[in-house]
Amino acid sequence: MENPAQQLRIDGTRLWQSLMQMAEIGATPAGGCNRQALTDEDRKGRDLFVRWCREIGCEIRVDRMGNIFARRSGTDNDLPAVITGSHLDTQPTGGKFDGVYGVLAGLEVLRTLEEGGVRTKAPLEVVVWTNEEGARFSPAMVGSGVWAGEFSLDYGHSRMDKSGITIGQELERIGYLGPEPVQPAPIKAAFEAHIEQGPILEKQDQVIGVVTGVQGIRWYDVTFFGTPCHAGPTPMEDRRDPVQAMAWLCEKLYGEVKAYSEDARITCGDLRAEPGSRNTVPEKVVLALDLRHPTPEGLEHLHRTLYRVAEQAQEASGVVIDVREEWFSPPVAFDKDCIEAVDSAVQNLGYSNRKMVSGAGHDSVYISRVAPVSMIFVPCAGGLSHNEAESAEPGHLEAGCNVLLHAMLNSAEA
Ligand code: HGY
Ligand code: MN
Ligand code: MN
Ligand code: MN
Repeated sequence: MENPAQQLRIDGTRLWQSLMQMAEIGATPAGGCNRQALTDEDRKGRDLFVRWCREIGCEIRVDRMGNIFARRSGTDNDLPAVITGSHLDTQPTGGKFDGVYGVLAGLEVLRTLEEGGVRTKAPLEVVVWTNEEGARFSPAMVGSGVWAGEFSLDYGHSRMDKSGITIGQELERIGYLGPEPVQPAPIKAAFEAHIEQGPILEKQDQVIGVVTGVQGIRWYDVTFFGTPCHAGPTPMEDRRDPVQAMAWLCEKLYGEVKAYSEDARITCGDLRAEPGSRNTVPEKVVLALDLRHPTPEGLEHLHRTLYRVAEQAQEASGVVIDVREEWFSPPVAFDKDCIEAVDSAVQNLGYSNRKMVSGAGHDSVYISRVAPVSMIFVPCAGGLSHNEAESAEPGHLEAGCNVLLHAMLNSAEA
């Protein structure tokens, strides 16, 4: 006799409505979301999520990194929990789905079980991780990183934004400096639903991505030290201009990264000149660099290339260049049983699908350090994300959430 829970399906309309209601918090005129970590908008989003979870009887715990755990009890609460979740913080010009989808798909799973009168054996938890994006506070995924033991709590609390405000201060200010220790309880299995944030599923007309791992990421601050001087009287050959050194390095480095492998990625998403006056050659230029590759040796090759090219740029320009590594997240392979739980849910539900590695970092990277985990991807329009035009189809979001429901059920009942 098949388990009646296998007949359950989530309510796609309710999921979509919750996503749109959450998207109103930090909504931007261009149709995106600016709900950066630990801002008032983030607090409002967190409060709304906590209210929704309490409405269906969840117990709420908040730890000292502001990670929120919404727990639905099982019939045997001594069993390790099956968890899901993601993040509510967004990029400054973020969209309505990055991270939020994983949180609200988890909530929709609990709502569906509550409505269907289904109580799983193992307890279930939906988690909101702090500062996944790394846009306001570096590094990314620092809430799950402290929780998994990658960083100390002091390190996590001390991370500053550009105005010198720390994570610890902001957690206190918005009322999410919780009492719980930041450490994992035993976990049976973890799943995270997320938009792909790239073009593969849409291009190949697949509804579900069964995610087998995450590529490696390395962040650097590259500083170019010049001699400030007047933009007018100073002849070009008498200058030590950090912008010229930066241009030389970028030209060379982008060329080498692209020539090395089509899977290699280089991004300079943030750069600043000091003192930042149009008619003064800068004293320094700081480049925030993001390198990625799916394999450890590939990432190591990009790392070494950066240092070699920086040396060459320094010789060519006479400008001193300092490379400081800010963050290193090695490539991760997910757990085969969790991948299998997602895969069998996809087969039973009959959705088109393919296996794939994630190009974006996710909290599941750190969860994988302490628990078995896999991810579920759904397509996003044009593969666009970290962009206010980010969008996804309600039917795809519903499909991914059904896969999440059944992957969690399979794990929680086993
Ligand atoms: O950087 C990333 O891949 C993620 O969005 N934090
Ligand atoms: Mn995300
Ligand atoms: Mn993101
Ligand atoms: Mn991410």
